[in-house]
Amino acid sequence: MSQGLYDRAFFDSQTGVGGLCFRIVFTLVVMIGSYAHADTVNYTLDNVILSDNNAQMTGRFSWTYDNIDEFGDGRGAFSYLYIPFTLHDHTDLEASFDVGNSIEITFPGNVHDDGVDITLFLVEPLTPTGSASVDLVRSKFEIGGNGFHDGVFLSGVISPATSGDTDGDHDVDDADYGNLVAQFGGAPGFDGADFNNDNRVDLRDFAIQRANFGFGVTSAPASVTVTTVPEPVALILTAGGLPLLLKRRRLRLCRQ
Ligand SMILES: [Ca+2]
Ligand SMILES: [Ca+2]
Ligand SMILES: [Ca+2]
Repeated sequence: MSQGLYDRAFFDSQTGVGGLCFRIVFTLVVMIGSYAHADTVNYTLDNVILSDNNAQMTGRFSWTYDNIDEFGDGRGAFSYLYIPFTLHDHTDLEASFDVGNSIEITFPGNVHDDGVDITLFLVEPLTPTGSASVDLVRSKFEIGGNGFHDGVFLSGVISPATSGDTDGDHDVDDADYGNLVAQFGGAPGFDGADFNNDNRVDLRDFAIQRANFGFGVTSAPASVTVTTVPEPVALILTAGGLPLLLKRRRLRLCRQ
């Protein structure tokens, strides 16, 4: 599905005056979206394999910084985290980031039977566009109290995420579009589509995915029959924090 078809699939359910209003709001959101959140980079944990049973740890985190000269002084947060051998995830684990050196993930108040203590050292510093390999010598994990599962990592890379990619395979294709539609109007789920890290999947995320649609796709993906596109009113309502200006303009236009 090309970007043009992507737009068309989305717009096809919009007809008449409502459709016109929706298109106007959508276009303005896309324009504003291109200026917003320029100081946040998302990273994914790729191919991070534990020495215990070759289990894989996956995750995605954001790194927000004020200016490029102080990139290392930013703030990080996981938006998704899966760690084998434990039910703890980004909602109750504590992560501390030093993008020049390491990422540490712990369960506050580790007890004998339940704990997480992971340190991923980086071979090279992360940059806004550059990946870092996990240091396989120094990085360690201890999961489940007193290290019922502990060891080293067999592989791992931390890479800047492709905006619009939901499933971590560094492309933006029909599967990613399907994930966004499935989560639209609510909190991000598995294969999260919250690209601007506001804990909600809405038009802003749609605009980000739209801008990157087709990235990394080497062959033409099968076309998708879009049957679950949200209604325009729901879309606009779920845009939630849209600037008041946009709302006023939309209402005025709709009355005409
Ligand atoms: Ca993808
Ligand atoms: Ca894909
Ligand atoms: Ca969002």
